[in-house]
Amino acid sequence: MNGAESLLTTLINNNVDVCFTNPGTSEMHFVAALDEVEGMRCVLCLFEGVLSGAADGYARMARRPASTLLHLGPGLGNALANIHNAKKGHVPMVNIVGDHATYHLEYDAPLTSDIEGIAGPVSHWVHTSASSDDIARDAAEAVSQAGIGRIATLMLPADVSWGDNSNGPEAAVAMPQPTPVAESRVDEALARLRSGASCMIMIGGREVDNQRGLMLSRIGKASGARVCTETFPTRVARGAGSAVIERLPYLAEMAIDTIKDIEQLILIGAKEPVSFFAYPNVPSAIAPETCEQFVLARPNEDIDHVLESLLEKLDAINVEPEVYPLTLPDLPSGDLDANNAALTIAHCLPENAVVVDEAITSGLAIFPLTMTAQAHDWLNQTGGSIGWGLPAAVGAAIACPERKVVCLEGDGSAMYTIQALWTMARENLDVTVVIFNNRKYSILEMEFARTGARGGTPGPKAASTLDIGGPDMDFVSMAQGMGVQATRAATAEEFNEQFAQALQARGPRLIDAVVPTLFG
Ligand SMILES: Cc1ncc(C[n+]2csc(CCOP(=O)(O)OP(=O)(O)O)c2C)c(N)n1
Repeated sequence: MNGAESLLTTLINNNVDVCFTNPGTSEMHFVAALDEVEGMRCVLCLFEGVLSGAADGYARMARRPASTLLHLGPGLGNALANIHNAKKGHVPMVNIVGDHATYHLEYDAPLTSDIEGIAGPVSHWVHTSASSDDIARDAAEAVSQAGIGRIATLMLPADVSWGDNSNGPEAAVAMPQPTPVAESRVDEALARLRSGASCMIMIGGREVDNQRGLMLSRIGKASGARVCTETFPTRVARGAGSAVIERLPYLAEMAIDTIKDIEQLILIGAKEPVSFFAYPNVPSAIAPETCEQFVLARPNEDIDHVLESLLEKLDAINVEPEVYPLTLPDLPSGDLDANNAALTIAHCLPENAVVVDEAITSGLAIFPLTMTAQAHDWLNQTGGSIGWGLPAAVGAAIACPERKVVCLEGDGSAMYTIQALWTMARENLDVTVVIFNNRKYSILEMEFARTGARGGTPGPKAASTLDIGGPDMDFVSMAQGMGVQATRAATAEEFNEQFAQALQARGPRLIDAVVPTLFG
């Protein structure tokens, strides 16, 4: 067995059995090993930003990491933006980065680079395997380091890959579990909840599943605290039967106003809330200065235990949670705009769908309207780096082939990683993509005004950097060119029909939804 075969076998033994790849010459022995070792599903992506976003979407839905195969420093560099998003979302990932053979590095060949230097800022753990005999142990360590929410990046020099591995692969290693939270911290939270102060519990982290939401709702009712999620929870269970929980607004001014009266903020998996960006005359911290913030559990700590313990101590086990009913809006008619499309999506969303949201401004109405739609999971953009949605939909569909994935995508965001459509077609993934084609970087028009740049009004050059029409993009042609069936909707009736049809079909479909900007 060579190093690459030993590495692959070790990954599979550790339940990492999907690899999103974009290989090069230095990875040829790894690629060869895919045919020698049984059990690794290998998914080709045509740009590294697609494969890292896919690994993110996969791990969110599978609740275990995928591996990626990247080509030296430049391949890893191309993947960085979506590794960043995964890192911010506490999503595990095992990156395997091919490198030149160890003895070749001193020659400074064209692709030689400081791979560890590139990997460091987006990884929790970085390691270069030194020999074929070490690679299996290193791979097992990488999986264990990725654990439940971290990024592990392992460099695989070509000679480590092709050299003989005399130690053989590693068996399954013990997987890290959420870190226990001391009972004294739960008691401290309880004391704050009982202090008579105005309290809010904010939940976030890798996942707010239905059970967690329901427990939080009961805790809120029993303690009188307001309950909310952070602005962009990584994965959140929503729709009929899910708990009624507020969401911290995106706009700093609104978020500040929402929690201005809170005196005690208890954080479970969520960070202390901050403004997404700095603006002149707007504070960076969202909570009022007088508010005490208490971290009850960090994202990799035992959130379930903390919630269960609070429930018990509040004697709230039999308290009825507040849940959303199933209430579907009527289908809209007339001109198509983002608000009408939201009604259609809320009306049609199938039970157990996975919604991937990178619709930016066009998604504003979809989130509240789907609150009472059929039960579904919602994946958010966690690191602010756009070009995540289409790839994440690829990964989610591979993790959950039996669930419909609905990808809500801004036209500008789509163009960063549009090649994801090709992988959807090649793998016949059950994804319905809606592109909100408003021909603008609409949110940036709003942000231009909010920052006060040039008195809030762009000049012609500035305006041209926020306008992505002319040439107007034709997403039907782009999708068809990559093997995805696609249609264009310009009226609400067309969108109703096309969205329903796409949901009924199996396999990838794209709707090019031509909408005006929300702030037009
Ligand atoms: C990697 C990266 N580059 C640039 C940006 C800045 N940015 C934020 S939103 C945005 C435009 C989004 O446009 P679109 O997806 O069409 O949505 P819309 O604003 O029109 O609703 C840009 C360029 C970013 N967040 N991430």
